[in-house]
Amino acid sequence: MTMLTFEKKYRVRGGTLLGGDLFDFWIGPFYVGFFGVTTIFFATLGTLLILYGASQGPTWNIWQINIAPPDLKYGLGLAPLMEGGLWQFITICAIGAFVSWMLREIEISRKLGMGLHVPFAFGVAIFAYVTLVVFRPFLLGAWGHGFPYGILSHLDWVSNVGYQYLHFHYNPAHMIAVSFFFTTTLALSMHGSLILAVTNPAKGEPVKTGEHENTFFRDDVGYSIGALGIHRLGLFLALSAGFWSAVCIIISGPFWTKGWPEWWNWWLELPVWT
Ligand code: UQ2
Repeated sequence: MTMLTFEKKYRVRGGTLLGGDLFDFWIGPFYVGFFGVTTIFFATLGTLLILYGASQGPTWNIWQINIAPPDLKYGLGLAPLMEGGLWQFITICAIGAFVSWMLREIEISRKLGMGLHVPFAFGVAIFAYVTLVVFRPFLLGAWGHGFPYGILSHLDWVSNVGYQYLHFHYNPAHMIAVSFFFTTTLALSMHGSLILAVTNPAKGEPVKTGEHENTFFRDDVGYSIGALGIHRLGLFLALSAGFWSAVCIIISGPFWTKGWPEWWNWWLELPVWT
């Protein structure tokens, strides 16, 4: 029996977006719901399509398996199954599963009377993925601009697309995204270490609380952002990392076709230098 004694109190009816009471039940520890069913459907179908694609391919080597998007010549149309059609169906399944999972998170949040921060945060991750495989290929006029599904092949894609713009690190939105990724790790390492420090004092010392947390950082850097503040900051930093990642790739191609180093010519061409 996986149900904890306190779980019963929180297993309340309602909060569903679709399906009413029909799927409003639990299996073991998991809430089902209409979107639990659609998640299972899309995830299973997508996984089977990947396995089918692999079975038709040249290798079972986990690193080398590759489900490629269609050739550019197919534009925004449907491609034959073995020439990118599989990739198209797998992409639909992936988006169907991700969005279903987010809607299931919304239903659970509503049930518990919580804010929608978790599904919103997951939505930003979905947005970044959809930017890569739908928005950018659409703006460039061909599904072939999506990235291939494979461990090494998607790395090759990132490298090739990067070199297409000569030096991707000169992409200003990429710079902002990377800075947010690094700042996220800084914030989480500060927070994680601080919490562990106050809950693991030296032998014989009492466990410390918020007063010590605030005091440590006031003594250390002259400022404490607060117990709630650090979580607001962390969420902001992490979502910003995902958001600017989406921006840095959507502008590459649809809005800037030359090398990224050249973008900085606006600085060299400022009238103030002449
Ligand atoms: C803090 C606080 C926490 C924390 C952390 C801080 C009591 C338990 C880590 C310190 C955070 C600061 C000074 C902001 C750092 C800014 C950036 C951009 C990384 O004050 O409150 O709560 O975990």
